[in-house]
Amino acid sequence: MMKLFYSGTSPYARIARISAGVCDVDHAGGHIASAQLRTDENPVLQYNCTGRVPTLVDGDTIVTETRAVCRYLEHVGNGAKLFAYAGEWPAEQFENTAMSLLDGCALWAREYRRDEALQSDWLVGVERNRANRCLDWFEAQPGIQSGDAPWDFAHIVLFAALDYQELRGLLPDWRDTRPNLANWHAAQLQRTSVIENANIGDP
Ligand SMILES: N[C@@H](CCC(=O)N[C@@H](CS)C(=O)NCC(=O)O)C(=O)O
Repeated sequence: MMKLFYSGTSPYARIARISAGVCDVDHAGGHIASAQLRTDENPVLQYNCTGRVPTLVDGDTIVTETRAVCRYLEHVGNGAKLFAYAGEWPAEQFENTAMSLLDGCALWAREYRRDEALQSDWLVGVERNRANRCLDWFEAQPGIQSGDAPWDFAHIVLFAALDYQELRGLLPDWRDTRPNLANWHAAQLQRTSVIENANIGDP
């Protein structure tokens, strides 16, 4: 069976896990401990020199990087479309902005894992400002305002970014000025693909 390598709280891997759920793709044996990720014992290194999750191994096929992993899952899945918006540039912009928000939050959270004396106030400030600007932008997006946005790759990325910043306590008051986004996020928490692919502990 296909192996999807993931750690239990990686937001990138969570996008892939949720996408596998949406596309009804079974996978097994890829859950690894977070602490293993950045060691020589990281099992991902057998397949992917970056060592990052998600990494997907299906027979001889190795797929790395979240977007490509999800394109593969769509390709082998049950017909559910994650990228129906390909070539629609406003929707592509939504996806790219969500991924950039997540990249910033991941860097910010990584900074908080360093020794406190080494942490950069400058870096934290840059990422806090970026995240706030992005959340304001998403708050004003039509599908977020109406609440009827599709559950596709772009929106799964936004969900994972919001949930991750919450998990790490990056913007504790993010809901206060963003009712549309808060409602949209709360609604996504009810989805089966989200519930079945929650943040989890180490195996
Ligand atoms: N650009 C990558 C980012 C994936 C990523 O950074 N994953 C983190 C976990 S959240 C990871 O594997 N970190 C291990 C490391 O940095 O060595 C993607 O889109 O998949």
